[in-house]
Amino acid sequence: QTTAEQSMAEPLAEPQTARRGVDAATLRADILEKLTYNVGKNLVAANPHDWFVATALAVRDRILDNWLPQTRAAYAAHRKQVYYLSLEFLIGRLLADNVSNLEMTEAVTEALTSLGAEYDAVRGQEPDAALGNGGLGRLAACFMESMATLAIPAFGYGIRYDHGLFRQAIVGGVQQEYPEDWLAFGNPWEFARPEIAYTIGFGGHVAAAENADDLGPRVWTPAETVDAVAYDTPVVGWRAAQVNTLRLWSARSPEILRLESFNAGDHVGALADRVRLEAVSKVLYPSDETPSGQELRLRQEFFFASASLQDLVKRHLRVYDGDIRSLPDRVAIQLNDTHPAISIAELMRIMVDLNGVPWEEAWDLTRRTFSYTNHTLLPEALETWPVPLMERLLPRQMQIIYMINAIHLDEADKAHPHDTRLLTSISLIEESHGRKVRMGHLAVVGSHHVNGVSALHTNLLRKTLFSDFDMLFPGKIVNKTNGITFRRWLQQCNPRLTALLVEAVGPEVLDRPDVLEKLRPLASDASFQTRFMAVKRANKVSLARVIQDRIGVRVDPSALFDVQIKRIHEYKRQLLNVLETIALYDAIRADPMQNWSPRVKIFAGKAAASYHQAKLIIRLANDVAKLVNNDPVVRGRLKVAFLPNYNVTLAERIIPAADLSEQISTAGMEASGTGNMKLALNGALTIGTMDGANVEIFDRVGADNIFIFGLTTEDVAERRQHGYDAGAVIAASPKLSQVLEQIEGGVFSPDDRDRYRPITQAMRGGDYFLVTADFDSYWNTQRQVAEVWRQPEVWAKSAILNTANVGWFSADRAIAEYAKDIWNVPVNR
Ligand code: B1N
Repeated sequence: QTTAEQSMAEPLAEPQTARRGVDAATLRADILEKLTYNVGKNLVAANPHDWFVATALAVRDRILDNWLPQTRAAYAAHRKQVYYLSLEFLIGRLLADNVSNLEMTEAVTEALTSLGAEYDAVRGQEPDAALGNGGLGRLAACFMESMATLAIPAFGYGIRYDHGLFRQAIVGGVQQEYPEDWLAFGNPWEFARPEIAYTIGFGGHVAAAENADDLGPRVWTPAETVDAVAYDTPVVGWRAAQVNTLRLWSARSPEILRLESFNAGDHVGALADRVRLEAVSKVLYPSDETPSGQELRLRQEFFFASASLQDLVKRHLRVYDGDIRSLPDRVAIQLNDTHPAISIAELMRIMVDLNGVPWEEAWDLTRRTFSYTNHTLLPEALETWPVPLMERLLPRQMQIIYMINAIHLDEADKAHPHDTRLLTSISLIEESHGRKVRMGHLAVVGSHHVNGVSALHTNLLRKTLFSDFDMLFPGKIVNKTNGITFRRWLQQCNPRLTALLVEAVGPEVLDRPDVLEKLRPLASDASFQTRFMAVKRANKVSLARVIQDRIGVRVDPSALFDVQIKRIHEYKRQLLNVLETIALYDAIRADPMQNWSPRVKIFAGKAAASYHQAKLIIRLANDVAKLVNNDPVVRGRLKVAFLPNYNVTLAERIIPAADLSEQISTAGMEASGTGNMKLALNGALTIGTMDGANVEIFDRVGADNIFIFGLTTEDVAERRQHGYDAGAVIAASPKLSQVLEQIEGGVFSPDDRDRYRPITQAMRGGDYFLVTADFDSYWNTQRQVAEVWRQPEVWAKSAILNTANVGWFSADRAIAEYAKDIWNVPVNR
């Protein structure tokens, strides 16, 4: 069997950038060659998708020139490797990303034009790779790009789902889910590596040697196995700084088919086992911060964790002559939330059972290798697995978890005798309602560092969820505020603004986001304001076209574009925005001749298919849109647009065109947010609560350039503690009362008055997310927004100062912090 490393070690490809060339003429010839010999078409027969494939393949050749030698050089130089384990990578399209990072945009444009094709149209043919749900998956994709940019040798490990996040259609205002099929026409970026395959076991039994002690090795005989097969996608850093690998695992049954059954005439039965085993990499769980306590999900987690560990341990043993004891010095494994946390038990198994490492030493090596990022405090999103399920599916890993827990509790008991509350709190096993393994606790005890994703979130982690661990392991919990890659979220999605910025502060801004600060003095410059807002206007004209094309709603590009784009979740409070929209509609109707600032409310986002309340909020937004958009009284003053099928590509259209960024979660509930950073970078002003990274955006842009409202984290805790009385709050707010009564009266659902009962009941009942508590504050702040919008110079100044002051939210900064404080790897920059 050939391994990836062996094939990489063959001196097949030396850096050949010079031979390949990035000039338009060479590229043109290469694209034509790919079209002919790889796609099998000629100029006459080629359709736009053929051009996409031919272009991607030509670009991929240039990537390969760097990829293989750089990967090999990193091993040869014994550089520490970072492994980013994530069940999600929300990649989006790659063509423009790769072309731009290779600095080939002009050459590709010219080459395609000379062939009678158009770069934008060709880009539009690429499917949007949606192997993730939302922020967590997109963060993993941004981090991969930044690690390559900072020349950190890194692998991303995940699952190559056959079907990514569902496609959302809105039919009669209702979300419908359709299967996504990103691989239907092949994937020119990836390399199948059928020879790189690992056996993944499930179930079965565990045997001990005679007179083996508790900590000694065991022999696990799984009941069934499936192979994990590698598919590699190169990840190109900015200016081709380095090319890393995203290695995604696909499940392949070891048995092609049961030939005896097939020959006996049972054609379906002969294939059944194969289908069942291969289901593990079929679909992405569309659960965003909602429970998915399914056996298949646990299988997915172990499948990719085990394959990744087998792969990286094998590589390490080969490069370091079989010395597993040097693992923590040469390898850093980052766990993206608890989804890969079973890795901790699996690495212990690999060391103790398969490599003869004594338990205590194995535990020390393991803890020095792993670190864990927590992305949420929401109790329903904290993974726990029923002990009986774990014992059945992963019997040896469960034994290891018990042993880790016994030693962990023993040590805590010695340090804090007779503290049963403490032991109950820090145990890896939850005993209260059915025994469950707490994956977050496993991740904390098995890691050398745990990080939150914004300053506020990390403080809350230390004070609430992991307070006992913070006491037990002081300094283990650190903050790493999220970041975004400016290549995708500024340079590619907003070329107009990028050109203006380069002209204004110089091309260094493309490499050093702190250079954006040079914009500060220009914020008050009338002519610069005019140019900045002209860019915004042009982007809004483009978006208006998208809105017209997709949903047939005509919007005026001179109106304020008020944008809320993210997964639909009660804690994100799209409902608060919809209620305010209704109140605004009422106010305009009551006094149409007032000097209203024309506004377009833009929503986009998917709800988990089984999340009824979230889907009902989508329906309400669409019902409100229908009424508002067809009412002549508010024409020219208010429009509502719910854009279907939000994904990375649509985000790239909306963000450059946004004036106002809605970041209105219940304080304490949004761990960070990253859309907030993308929108501010593109010159949108934020209206938001003091939640997640909004707090740090506030610190950087200043109180004059952000609209903060609502309860603070402490206020929220206090309200909830003392039993929040929504009824009294509603009664005290005439606007809110009227809005709720209208919904209850069937104003937005004349055919079905009761449609929104679950929503109004939630408001009048406990209102856990405190929508009603923040309503008046939000309304008043929105009126301030309108007031500032009526002063174009004031708005423009604030918009520029947003762009100028958010350079710190670059993913390069975030990754440099991980590298220094957690991974102990050098960065090249
Ligand atoms: O991770 C993002 C943050 O910016 C967001 O604030 C946070 O909500 C998001 C279970 C999650 N936290 N937890 C998840 C996703 C899928 C799943 O199955 C939980 N996503 C976040 C990046 O830090």
